[in-house]
Amino acid sequence: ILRRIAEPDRVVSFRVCWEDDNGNIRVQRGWRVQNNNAIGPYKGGIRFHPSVTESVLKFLAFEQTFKNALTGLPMGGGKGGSNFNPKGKSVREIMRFCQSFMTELYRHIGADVDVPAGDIGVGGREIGFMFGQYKRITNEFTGVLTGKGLEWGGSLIRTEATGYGAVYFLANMLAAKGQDLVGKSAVISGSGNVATHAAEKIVQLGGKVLTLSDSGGFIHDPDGITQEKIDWVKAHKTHRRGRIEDYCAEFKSATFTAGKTPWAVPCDVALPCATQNELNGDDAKMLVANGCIAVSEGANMPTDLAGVHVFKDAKIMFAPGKAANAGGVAVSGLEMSQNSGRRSWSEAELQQMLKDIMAGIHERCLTYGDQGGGYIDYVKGANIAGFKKVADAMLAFGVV
Ligand code: NDP
Ligand code: 2IT
Repeated sequence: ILRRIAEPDRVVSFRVCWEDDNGNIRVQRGWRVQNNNAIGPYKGGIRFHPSVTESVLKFLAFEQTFKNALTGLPMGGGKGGSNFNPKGKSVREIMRFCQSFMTELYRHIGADVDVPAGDIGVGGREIGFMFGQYKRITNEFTGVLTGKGLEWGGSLIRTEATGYGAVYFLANMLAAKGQDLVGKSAVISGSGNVATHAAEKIVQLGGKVLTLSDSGGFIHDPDGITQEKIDWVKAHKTHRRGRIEDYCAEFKSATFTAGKTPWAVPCDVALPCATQNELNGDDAKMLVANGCIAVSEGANMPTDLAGVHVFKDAKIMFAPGKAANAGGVAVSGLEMSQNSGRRSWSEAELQQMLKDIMAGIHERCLTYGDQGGGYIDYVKGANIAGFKKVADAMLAFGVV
């Protein structure tokens, strides 16, 4: 099973040609890694970033398989993307790229085959362009992508779900120790979909957010990043595609540190929500030394292996991404259910389902991760619980 589970079912690799606004022909590579469909259709995001390679997508698809199993919903694991850099591109260029990408991808996906969604560089706008092209080519209106707009088959709270879910998971870990988020200071990296919604939920639950970041550096606002300030960041980063350093011109209480991650800022809880390997062993030591008691990974594998060992040795609460950020794909699963049933659930129903799913993942981690003496190894718990479900299904199918 280990040898079979480590090998993706298939990796589709293709050329994506598009024309920029100056009439130049541009060529990118696109991929879809269909890792494992033992417990449901392949499911996972699409990433547009210049750092995307087949290797990156293979690790993400592998992680996704166990994350999706942990949600309790019937979804296999996949991941896709391109080395296309959306930064500095016009909306028309992004549209043409998305259409060209889907013109190849459409033959490999389907509502019961493989259901992509967003990830870094892919939000509601890009999903719209890709869904429109899929529908145009196939003449089918199906739930082939998630993260759709509410008018055309999307689900309420899908946009918020990853960040909110990562904070619900954090709250579950704290509750297991008789604590909550009230008055706790939080250091968050990133300023995209996951980071801004994690910040929003921390504020709603009574915590204080001190930092946000992007690839240029981090901002530190000792007065706290309030809902009003989060709304400004969302508009600036998502709609204006701006830089996080501009925050300091808008809110004078903040400072910007170029080229650095925020982990040296003392905090009670930390949420890495930008990208892989953004928190190393030295960063982890700094967090622990400064009194950080819990880490919840909003991003996929943001803590490198040395960092994970530091957190485990210090026995702080550490939630790996496959548990902590599963709220996004979980609500994607709920979007698929709503599409199949041709119906829409209310926001209150979905909020409750998301909370219940995150609590369920926490329970599954406890089953295999409770080490006694008040220490829960969430890495072990999540890995075993996710693996077992997929492995049991593969065993049932025989050697295929
Ligand atoms: P966005 O594109 O909305 O935001 C990404 C953020 O991370 C931006 O602030 C970006 O800065 C920063 N970032 C990206 N790459 C780097 C890098 N190489 N170095 C430093 N900063 C970087 O993406 P999401 O918020 O959707 O995704 C963030 C993380 O969460 C990823 O790991 C993703 O896989 C994971 N995730 C996302 C889910 C979702 O539903 N969207 C679900 C589960 C996990 P800049 O603007 O400068 O590029
Ligand atoms: O990493 C992830 O879980 C995502 N990018 C979301 C995947 C999804 O299918 O919603």
